[in-house]
Amino acid sequence: MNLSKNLFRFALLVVLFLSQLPSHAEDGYRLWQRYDLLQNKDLLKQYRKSLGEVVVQGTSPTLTVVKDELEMGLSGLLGSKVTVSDQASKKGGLVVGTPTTSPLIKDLGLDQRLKDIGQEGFLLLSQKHKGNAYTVIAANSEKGVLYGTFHLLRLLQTQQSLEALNVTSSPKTKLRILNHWDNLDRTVERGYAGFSIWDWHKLPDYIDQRYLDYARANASIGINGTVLTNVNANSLVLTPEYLAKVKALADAFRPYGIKVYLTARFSSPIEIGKLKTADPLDPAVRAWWKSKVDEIYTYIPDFGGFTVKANSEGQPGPQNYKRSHADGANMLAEVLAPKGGIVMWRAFVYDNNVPDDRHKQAYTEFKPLDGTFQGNVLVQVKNGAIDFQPREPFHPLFGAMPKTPLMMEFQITQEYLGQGTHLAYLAPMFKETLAADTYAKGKGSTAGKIVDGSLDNHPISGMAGVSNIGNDRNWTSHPFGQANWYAFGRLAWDHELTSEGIAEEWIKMTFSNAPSQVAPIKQMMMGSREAVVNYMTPMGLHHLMGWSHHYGPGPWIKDKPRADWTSVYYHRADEKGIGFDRTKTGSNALSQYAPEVQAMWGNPATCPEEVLLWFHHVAWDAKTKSGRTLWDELCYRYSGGVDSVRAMQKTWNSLAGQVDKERYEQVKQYLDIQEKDARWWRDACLLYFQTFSKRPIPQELEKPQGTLEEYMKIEPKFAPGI
Ligand code: GCW
Repeated sequence: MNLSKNLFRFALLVVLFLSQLPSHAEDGYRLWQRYDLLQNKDLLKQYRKSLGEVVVQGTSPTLTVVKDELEMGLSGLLGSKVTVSDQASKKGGLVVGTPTTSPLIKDLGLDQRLKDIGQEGFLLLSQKHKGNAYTVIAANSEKGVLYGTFHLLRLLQTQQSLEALNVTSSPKTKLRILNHWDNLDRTVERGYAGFSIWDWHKLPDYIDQRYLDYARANASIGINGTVLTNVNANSLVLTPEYLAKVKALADAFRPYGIKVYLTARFSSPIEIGKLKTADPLDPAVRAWWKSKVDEIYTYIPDFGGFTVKANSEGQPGPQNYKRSHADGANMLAEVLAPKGGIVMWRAFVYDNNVPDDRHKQAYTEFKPLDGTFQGNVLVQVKNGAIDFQPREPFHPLFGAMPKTPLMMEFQITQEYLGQGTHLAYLAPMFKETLAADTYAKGKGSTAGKIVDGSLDNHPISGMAGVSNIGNDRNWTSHPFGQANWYAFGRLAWDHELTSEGIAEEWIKMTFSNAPSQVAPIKQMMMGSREAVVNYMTPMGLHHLMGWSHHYGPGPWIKDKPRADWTSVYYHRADEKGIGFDRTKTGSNALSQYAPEVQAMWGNPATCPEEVLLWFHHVAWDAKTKSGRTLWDELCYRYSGGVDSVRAMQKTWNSLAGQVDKERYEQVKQYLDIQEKDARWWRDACLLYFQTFSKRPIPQELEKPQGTLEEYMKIEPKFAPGI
């Protein structure tokens, strides 16, 4: 009797213990949406009190998502089953809705405050009503309610107080969009996390749970659009067979406030329309696009529109017919406008036949077109003028086209920053561009204000991020790649958030609130991008990567079909020095910037060393700010990059036993790869540049392990993402 009683007690204890453990391995699938029981007893008490009864009235698809998320999130975080009620609350608690869905919210007298937050904003307030205390998520639209819900969950996950809440939040940028460079065969251009998450073969019939979790994750950071297909586009996606599949995804994403967009291949009228031409001024071509767009909207009534890469890297475009980019963009815009759709026309163009510095070409092409685009066209500009390098000065088009809404295009997938295996937290890089002062309308004319439309009063604005998502179980290959997806969304919502703040949120939600984890992980993240810059392309060097795969070093790359696809074109090392003279004595790309910017960058003495060799050809023996010669300084920076990775390794090792085993091990092994690669970059680049500088690597620094010949022979086979 006693024995069985004890056995029963023991079994109960085991069950209780097991119920506290996550029911699945920490494989990273849950991203930052891990709703595990909070460990802080005092806060738990406060949360239970502030949230009390949870009420969401209404049954629309979006409100159902809100309810489900609250039930899942609160039950997990608070450790006991929370059921959302749809009956008006009379005794206080959490009330969620719009003035239309919730009589209580209508009653709270929030009209003016709601007016100020627009269609996507939300209020999160502690409010008294008829003697009861409420926590209120109020918005004008259900989408706003959704964003407020995720904000509340974030407050719990990051262990913030819920007392005296008074949060007002609305997005600075209107279109917050992921760009998937995903092909219909499920390969992903520059994707390093497996294959495409879109399983076109099984669509439209099979809706993978992953699509819904993708939508949840995106909605939680305010992303409201997704371009499903590669900018190197395939017109097949515009055929009925594929539109049915696109519709299935659009239907799945709609409740999460996410619109679907497609890439439009400019030659589609020929390829799938059987026309002889794709000339944007040809009436038959225009009629074809009109009926194609009409057709798309029969499948997807809220279709977002098109992203277009035209006359760039071999893609067809209006210039094939001697028409301008504006002619092409406007043709599409005209047929999309009545439907509420938009065109995101990329400015990433450079021409084979133009011998000019590639840095200058997008500006040369687009600036004269300012003011000629239809109102529903945004020109999508990469953060820098070349191509997503570890560091680029801001693109000269920012500030140069005040009459055109310019979208920012960032690359979340780390094509040039170690791809799927290097830890590089990109928020500091995104912020660097967003905070850059273009001086377009005097001091304070930051790229962020141009992109959010506030500087030039544009009604539409946007930010696009080239996605790093694939079908890897943890979505992004590197567990820290998730932070870049997260940071992109948060900055698209509000580009004034700080990199530190975003990192802190992400760490707390993804790993732990324990200061013993938050502080060291944050430190690793904050220095990580600069580490990559240093071991790959310090001091303004750029485009030194290996041919085609872009993974390892290739500063020796030359003699390719295009000069501006080689490394020697960009670093211009010779026996005198190194760097690309972009001042008046060189390509004069600097002339594309405002006079204040020109003055600062044009003079090597005032040009920040971070971009020195981007704009100047500098002598090997020139003195740098550290007092060292340029050559020595380069050696120090390359070595410093390797040291930083080693410091990250040390920090991570100190977290053994604190971070769960799966993620700990994966990051540890990836850091080993990163350290090896950092040495590879350092050694290959220094040995190569040494053939010009003819100077020794300073005695006190580590010496290269291999020879230049050995490094030049390395040719990674079947590298992903090509
Ligand atoms: O970064 C480069 C990539 C190409 C890409 C291109 C672009 C989609 O190497 O793979 O093509 O930019 O942005 O269009």
